[in-house]
Amino acid sequence: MARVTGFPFEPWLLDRLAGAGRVALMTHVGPDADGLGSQLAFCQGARAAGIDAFIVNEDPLPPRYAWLDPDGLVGHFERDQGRLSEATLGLVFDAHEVERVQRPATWLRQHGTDVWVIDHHAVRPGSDVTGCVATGFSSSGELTYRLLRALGWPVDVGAARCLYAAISFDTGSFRFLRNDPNTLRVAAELIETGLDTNPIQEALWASRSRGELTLLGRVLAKVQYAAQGRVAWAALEPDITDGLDVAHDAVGESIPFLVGTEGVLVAVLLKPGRAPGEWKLSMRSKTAVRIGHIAQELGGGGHAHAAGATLHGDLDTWTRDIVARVVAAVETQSRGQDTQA
Ligand SMILES: [Mn+2]
Repeated sequence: MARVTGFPFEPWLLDRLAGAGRVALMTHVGPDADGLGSQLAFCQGARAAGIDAFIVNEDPLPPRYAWLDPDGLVGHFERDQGRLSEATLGLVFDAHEVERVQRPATWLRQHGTDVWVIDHHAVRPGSDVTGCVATGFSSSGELTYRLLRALGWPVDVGAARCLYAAISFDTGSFRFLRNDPNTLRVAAELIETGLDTNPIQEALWASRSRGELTLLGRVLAKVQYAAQGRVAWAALEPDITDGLDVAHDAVGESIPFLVGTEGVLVAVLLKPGRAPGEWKLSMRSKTAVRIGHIAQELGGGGHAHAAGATLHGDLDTWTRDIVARVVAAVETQSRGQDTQA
């Protein structure tokens, strides 16, 4: 039966985690520093508390995040599927839909093992989700820190490194804080473990490859504007990465530049998915406009000001559709502000 707690955590969640003998930890496909950092810190804390935790994601650890996992804890389905049969509980970090976790979660469910979640993304009403969903948190990393503290499990400097990376990643290096002082309080407590934050900062925010810099130039050359410059958008064909040695998802790194432009309220990026005819929509917005509902209407998800979806079909058709939806959101919500003023 679906059951969800926010924060503070309800006892049934803590009891189940504390009593789990063997826990399989997972995160979403295209793993990022928030999902990986959260599951790695939880894995270390659980092991120190005598619980056999292990990580089996759909995807292998991306090479650019190798520094997050010096002990090689991050496993993946192709290699480590066999470990899943040992699990008495599955725990998904930074996502709550089985489709985003893919085979490890599907496998556990098919074999009768509960799959619970630790997430900060909004869940659609009526969804079959059990675990902790706390949308007030900046990141799964901040939420996982609170969870480890509530469980009484240790957060040593190694786990602190993973959690600090998770929070830094999801807050865009502590820029998107939603005026919540607790995010900085958690970061301060992590630093108090003796953590050196400089290597994390450089690994996350100052390690772009030359190929990625070239790619950024190509993407920026494709940017167009709508709604009198309040919307910046780019629709990218698969050839955008031709001849460049860059990760598949590197295209998305350009979106902060779009939304970081004067006068732009919403940035929209349509980029190639993994399969032909599949497109990934990413949207970011400034405070004045919420775009989360657009992603939800398209079967995607995320947050009010950072959201996305997976689309199938013709890129030009989708681009026209989505730019129109975003322009409408900008005009409706700006108008609402004018009348309030
Ligand atoms: Mn996250």
